[in-house]
Amino acid sequence: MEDSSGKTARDLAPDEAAEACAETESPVKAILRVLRQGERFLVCSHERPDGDAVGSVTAMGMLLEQMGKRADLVSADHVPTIYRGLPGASAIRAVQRVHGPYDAVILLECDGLARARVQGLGKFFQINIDHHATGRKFANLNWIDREAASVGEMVYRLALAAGATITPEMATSLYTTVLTDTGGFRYGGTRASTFAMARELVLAGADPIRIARDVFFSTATSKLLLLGAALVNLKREGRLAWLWVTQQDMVRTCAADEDCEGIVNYAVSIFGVEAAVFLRELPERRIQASLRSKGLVNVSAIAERLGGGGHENAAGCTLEGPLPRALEEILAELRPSVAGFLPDAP
Ligand SMILES: [Mn+2]
Repeated sequence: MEDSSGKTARDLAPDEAAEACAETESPVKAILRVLRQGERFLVCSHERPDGDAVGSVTAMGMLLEQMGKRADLVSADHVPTIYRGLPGASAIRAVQRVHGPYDAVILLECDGLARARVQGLGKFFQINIDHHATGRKFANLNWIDREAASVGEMVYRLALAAGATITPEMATSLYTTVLTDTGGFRYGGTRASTFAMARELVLAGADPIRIARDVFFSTATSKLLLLGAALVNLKREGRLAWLWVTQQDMVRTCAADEDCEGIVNYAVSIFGVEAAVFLRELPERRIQASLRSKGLVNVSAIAERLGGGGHENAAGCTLEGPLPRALEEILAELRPSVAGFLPDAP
């Protein structure tokens, strides 16, 4: 990106560079300028990557490749098994530290550098692309769109603005981000434009049946066994429901981190329940909480008060153990949020 003195993003102090862009350009244009000007980029999403993280990283990598750039794709954790078949997913390297040099690092769906859990990012020019309600302008260039169904949707818009061809591989990655982040077109954030984009992606070569099968019908046995353990602990109190697994449950069922994903949805799916939480005891005894809401309760605000973040309908945070204490802490925040609700008609 050039300012009037002809400096590039690399020459400018971060604040100057961000200002130079913010004053004159939309975030999309500013990002494209940095991408066009640079040669070598790093693309990274958050730790414990989900479908949106993996699909948006691979699609971003393909976009950069199409622009004639070099892109290194990294993640703090390995790609979950169900997403390993995504085009380009094998190019994502699990790393703890990056060295560069890079003209910019592109952080997808992170609310800060810490969310990536990769060391060495701070010394590069940073581009932040996020759609979380709790998204923050921590980077040199920030594009936060809370209306986007997935970060993949934003990468799609970036690709269109760049004049790139949406290849079948790119379409498959991007469709996966939307399918997973909307829970199969069910959660908040699903709107007419979501279906319009899904249609365009199918026309571009994404196979909706095949992708749905890969995402929803590829459950690991360990995941179902872990779900069984969690459901034994299911509790209901008015508009709230919660369940949990202990570290012992994780070990007994041979569960991986990724097997915890989606368990909270069973609790929030109960008739009359407005908000739900799934608690997982981590090996070091801290407690990881996943919150879900049907839409009336803003669980992102609750997670934020407890040091986490996310979306209005889906959020998370990490709490001190032991488990009963973490549960009480989170219920103390959740109970007032549903206190005024009238019971459902029978
Ligand atoms: Mn997302």
